[in-house]
Amino acid sequence: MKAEINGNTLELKVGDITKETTEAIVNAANGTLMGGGGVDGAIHRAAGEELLEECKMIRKEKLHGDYLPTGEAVITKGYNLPAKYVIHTVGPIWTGKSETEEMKLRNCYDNALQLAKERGITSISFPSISTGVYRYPVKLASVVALTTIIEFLKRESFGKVVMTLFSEGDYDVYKAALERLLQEE
Ligand code: AR6
Repeated sequence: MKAEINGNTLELKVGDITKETTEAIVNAANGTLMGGGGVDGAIHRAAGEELLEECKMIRKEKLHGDYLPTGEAVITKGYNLPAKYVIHTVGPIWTGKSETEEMKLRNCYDNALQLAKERGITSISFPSISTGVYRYPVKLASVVALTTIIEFLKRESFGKVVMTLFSEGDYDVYKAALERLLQEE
């Protein structure tokens, strides 16, 4: 499914984000930036060792040894990936108990898009951040993700944003949410 927003394109599709040919792909990382399971593991495996080396440098030099805070984003090269860049962000772990979880998830999308825009990137693919290992319910996460992307595209001239969903089930949830949000316009 595709939607035009202020001259930009928002696309939903089913696929493996490591195969995406957008200029940048987003990684749902953890604060260590040292890789992990899920999409993070898949991206590190496909990109190769050099990605981990650059992440280590960022931890050391940019973050002075600290973890990347939840909701923030950093950029690396894509190495063996078709995408030229990887933007790493850390989603919130769902507990359902904190009102800040939604804001943190929103920050992931907003900061990744902002960083891409600053670097002159005009196409980017996102996975469904936080809805795997971090257990954020996909119905709730889809509304946060799409609302944030739509607000960004309404105020910026960017290019193309893709949500690369890993299952038909997730795609259906995101599609229903996007149709609802576009109707409310
Ligand atoms: N392409 C697109 N989406 C994918 C892919 C892929 N190749 N592989 C998995 N997904 P998760 P989180 C989907 O768990 O919830 C890691 O260990 C997956 O089906 O990857 O933010 C990190 O190191 C789900 O819909 O990320 C962190 O510790 C979505 O990507 C932690 O998991 C996100 O699931 C982050 O958890």
